[in-house]
Amino acid sequence: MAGKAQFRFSFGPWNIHEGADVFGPAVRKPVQFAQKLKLYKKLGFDAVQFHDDDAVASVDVPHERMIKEAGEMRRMLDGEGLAAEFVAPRLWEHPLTIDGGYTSNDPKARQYALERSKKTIDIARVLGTSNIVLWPAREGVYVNESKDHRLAAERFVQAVNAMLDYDKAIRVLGEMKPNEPMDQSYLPTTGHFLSICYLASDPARVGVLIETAHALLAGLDPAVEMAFALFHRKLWSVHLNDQNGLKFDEDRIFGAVNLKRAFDQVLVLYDNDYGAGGEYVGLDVKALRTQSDELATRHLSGSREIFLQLLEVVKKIDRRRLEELRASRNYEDLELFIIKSLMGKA
Ligand code: XUL
Ligand code: MN
Repeated sequence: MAGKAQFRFSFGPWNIHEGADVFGPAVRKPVQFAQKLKLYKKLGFDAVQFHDDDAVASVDVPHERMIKEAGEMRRMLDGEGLAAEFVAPRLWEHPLTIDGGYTSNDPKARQYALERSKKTIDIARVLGTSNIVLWPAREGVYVNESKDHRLAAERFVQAVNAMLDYDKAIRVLGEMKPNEPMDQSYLPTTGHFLSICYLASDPARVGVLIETAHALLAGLDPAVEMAFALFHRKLWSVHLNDQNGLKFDEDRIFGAVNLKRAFDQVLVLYDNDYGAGGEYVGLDVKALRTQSDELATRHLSGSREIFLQLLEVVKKIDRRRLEELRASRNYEDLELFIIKSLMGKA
């Protein structure tokens, strides 16, 4: 039966930020990590998503120090009654990975990326999660002839295998995005990463996180993408948000641009029992630069509210009517039925 799961929510600490963008500096005061953690439960969230260096000050320090800091973070989480959902290696800021990590032409960059990914796994172990998320930000090209694309795909599989081999308990989740910061990202869509899953040494431990905005930037429908990954039993996390057209990754409030599109995602997640295996409803939303300090968590609580309110709409949908309209191929009335349901007029 669909919809057995109670949805639980998560987000990453980078979703509470100072509002700097590529054209201007910070406009809000920084919020200390401990302060952010205190906000989670108040805002209705149960789990934290981490980059490696969200969990520890730096990974480029002696190993014992890194593990000790991860232990301190674990105690902070336990103290707040929060779980760690995943840890992601932040491979896009280090000078060595200027032109990518796993697929870089430079063997030193590839080695750094792999070592850092293994440190991420060590941190995840301490935090009590087996989920490692890969957003391969700089794996790709600005100039098409700068890399051997076939070799890049091979190197990607090798990197995933090295992680699976390093710890037999972890799962690797690809979060794919077609561009930004690169012009052309390698493995730009969920479908590309799914093909990597099946080439990996242990396909059962490789899956995906789908972000709404990333699917939209690739010209794809997020609900259809999610359904496809659910069919493969590989949708292990989501980053819900919204996106206005094909531009930079906007990370808007869930449903803010296209409410019907948000409804479709909730429908697919509910109908396919997303969450029954312990998956969280993750958000990746950014406060607008215009927001004051006091209002810079509203995008998080608001996105959660919209999800839960859309869930109510989903539960009330007259399924017999839906099936009749499908069977009679009356898709315009079907569309009107959904729009009216969203307006409370069906
Ligand atoms: C980038 C993005 C990242 C990942 C985590 O577009 O979505 O924040 O979610 O590395
Ligand atoms: Mn994301």
